[in-house]
Amino acid sequence: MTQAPGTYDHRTIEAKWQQYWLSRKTFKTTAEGAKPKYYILDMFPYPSGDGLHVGHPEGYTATDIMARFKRMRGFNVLHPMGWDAFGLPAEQHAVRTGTHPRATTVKNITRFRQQIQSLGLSYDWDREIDTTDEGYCKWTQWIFLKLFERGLAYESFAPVNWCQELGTVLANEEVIDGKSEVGGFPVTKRPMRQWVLKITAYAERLLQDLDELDWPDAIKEQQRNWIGKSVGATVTFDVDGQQGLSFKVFTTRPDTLFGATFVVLSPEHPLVAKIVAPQLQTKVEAYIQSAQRKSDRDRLATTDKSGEFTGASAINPVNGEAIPIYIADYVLMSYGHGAIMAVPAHDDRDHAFARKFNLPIRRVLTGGLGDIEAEAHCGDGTLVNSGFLNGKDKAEAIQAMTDWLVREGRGEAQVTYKLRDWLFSRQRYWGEPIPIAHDMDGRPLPIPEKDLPVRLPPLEDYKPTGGGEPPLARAPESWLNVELQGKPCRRETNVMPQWAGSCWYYLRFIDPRNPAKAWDEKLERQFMPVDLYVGGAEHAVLHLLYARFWHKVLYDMDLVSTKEPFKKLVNQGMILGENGEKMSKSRGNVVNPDDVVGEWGADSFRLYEMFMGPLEATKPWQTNGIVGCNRFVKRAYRLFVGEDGALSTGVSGTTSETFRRLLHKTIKKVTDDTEGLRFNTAIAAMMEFVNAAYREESMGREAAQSFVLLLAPYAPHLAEDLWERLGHRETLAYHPWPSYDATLVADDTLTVTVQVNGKLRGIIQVSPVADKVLVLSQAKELEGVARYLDGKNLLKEIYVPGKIVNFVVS
Ligand code: ANZ
Repeated sequence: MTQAPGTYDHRTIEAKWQQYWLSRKTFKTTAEGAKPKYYILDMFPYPSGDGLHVGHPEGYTATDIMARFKRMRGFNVLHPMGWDAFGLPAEQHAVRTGTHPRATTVKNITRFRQQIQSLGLSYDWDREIDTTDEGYCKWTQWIFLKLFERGLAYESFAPVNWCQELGTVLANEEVIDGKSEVGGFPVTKRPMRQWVLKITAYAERLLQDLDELDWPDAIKEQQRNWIGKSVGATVTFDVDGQQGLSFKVFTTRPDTLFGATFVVLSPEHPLVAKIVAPQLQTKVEAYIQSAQRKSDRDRLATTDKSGEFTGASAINPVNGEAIPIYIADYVLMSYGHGAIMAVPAHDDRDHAFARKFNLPIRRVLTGGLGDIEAEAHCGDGTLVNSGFLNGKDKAEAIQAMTDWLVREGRGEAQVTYKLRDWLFSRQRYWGEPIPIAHDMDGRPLPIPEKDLPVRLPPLEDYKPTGGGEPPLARAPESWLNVELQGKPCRRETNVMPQWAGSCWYYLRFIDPRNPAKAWDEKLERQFMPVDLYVGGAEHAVLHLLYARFWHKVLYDMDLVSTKEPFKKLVNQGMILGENGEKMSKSRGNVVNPDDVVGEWGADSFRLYEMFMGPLEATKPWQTNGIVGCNRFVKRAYRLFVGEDGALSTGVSGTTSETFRRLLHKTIKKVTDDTEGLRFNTAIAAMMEFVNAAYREESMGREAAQSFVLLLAPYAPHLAEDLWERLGHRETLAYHPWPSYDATLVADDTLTVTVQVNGKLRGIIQVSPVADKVLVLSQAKELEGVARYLDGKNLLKEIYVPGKIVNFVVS
């Protein structure tokens, strides 16, 4: 179909400029030059078989607008894209079809790349990376070895989260409500040999350094809660009548020790077997069994407390009282010391337990609703029934009791964290092989750096065994056997979890093709940290915590120069289906970006995704919204291009004074809003500008040119096209951003109050540039003012510019 010469045709225009940018490498970033750097990063996608979702371009358009804006503002912008390509779907596809996950991955990446390029995003494609690429994998394994050398990667034989359906273990962060994050399958505890990363060694720094970050408060709070720091004390209790047997409890409330009326051990506590009375043994054992079948979360959540008496007692060190020892599943072995001192008067869980088992409830703090039998008082108060603590407030009492425990050798101050070490091995195929082999004594030895990468061996069958044996255990003997340090060894057959590659990809983008190093230190210093990171909020305690952890380890090794990787983080909101529900295939409300781009063009799509509402907000897709944005694009085009295809005369004429003011206000608004990521209001200002331009006979060259530049980050294809029509030969990508004249953006009128002898007599509107004489004469003309001046002696005329006029009369 041939178009009339002056018709806006997004297909031709967009294809032309995409080709232009790609073939000339318009967005290639180099390290040379004196410009300040600006690093803008997207959370790189997993290239799934479904292709791009409309949620992806939302974040990508936002970062693209920023990247284009910052280039025009004189920054050396680093804006890369790549593929987080290890993961379950490609492997599940392989299990079903026998196709190697690499083939699926390559195919999906090709589709994703083509889709992303059809949006006109200004990435430096020379920096594209793929986490499954051997040249990348090699360095992921290299970082693992660094962690291993520092004792931060170790083998553990503790019970782990096992997911039978997925055939693999999972990290705590990947288990939600007792189910796997991927797929929602049941997860149970099971002891297995696993690789674990010591993220707990960084708990305090991961917590403290959150304060420095310009991140959404909600994400910082989620990380704080996940790290879960508690300040308190350890108290040692002796078992009554059993010489040498004692145990420790962790408490955040040592002030309440006089109120402890029983103690509770976790069912898994090693002491249980030693103290349980013979006649209670059967019941206790049955209870231990039942506790093991529950997840930690369920154990903490149940309001109906269960437990068993052990028959033994413990001595409260502060008053010598013998109190019963119970076991109960609400006490977890994995937290504190796996045992608690129970203070039912001041802790809800202990209160519920005491009520159920008829145990005494002793108030040791004033306050609360009154009846301590009915409800625990968990807040502040003054200590009572507590010997040397009586009369002290809670904070003083915590300190005084901690001091006493230390002095008596019965305890010490202690800080605990909820964060657990990161379970880092998976019984899967499509992941980075762990660069370790075991000698015949089972000792783990590192694969020498020169032998990296350890490549994934080809397999006939990619299935997990279900018994916990990784698929790589079926690899050819030639792969499995390796000689290290002169000893025959067998390779590790677990692989790394999906999160490994994304822990450091932002560093590889800085120096993506370096064959000799993971990255060059000088380049790292030049480009880090990431100035703006945009992505979904679902990674709050997974990727965003893991990457911060690796980064801190690398910082301690002097391999990176900043304490934190991502200075500013923004979470884009979710785009819902047209019916206001989450988009999903089963709901049939998925919008395919290819269809939208095909029908309306990338510029309209970009504008619409940004115009829907604030970037962070959750918002539903609306087809008529895209129609509106497309209309704006066409109207903008028509302002410049006549029906005959020639440049409109309105572009070259003169600009009226009022329109000039509007132009400068628009420049200011779009500049400020773009800088503040308020893209929707910036677009609204450009729409108003176009409407106003239609009312003018001519907008003039200055206005035309500036408008095209403002539009460029948002609708880059159209902007480049109009720029070319205005006679420019070069891309506008690096053209300086328009500036505005401050005097022209000031409000057109100011409100000035007029007083006579200090009393308000009227209000006038004046121009900001009006001089005193003009303002005073305007003020005197007001009827309400004239009345008070008439026949009076005018002693003084005061004008506070833009604010007040005061006439002093007698
Ligand atoms: C006595 C006490 C009295 C407590 C009181 C609280 C209130 P956070 O803040 O979450 O760290 N606790 C200690 N170890 C536990 C475990 N392994 N499983 C379950 N609960 C455990 O919670 C610390 C409090 O949780 C500790 O302080 C302890 O109960 C309980 F009025 O000790 B508290």
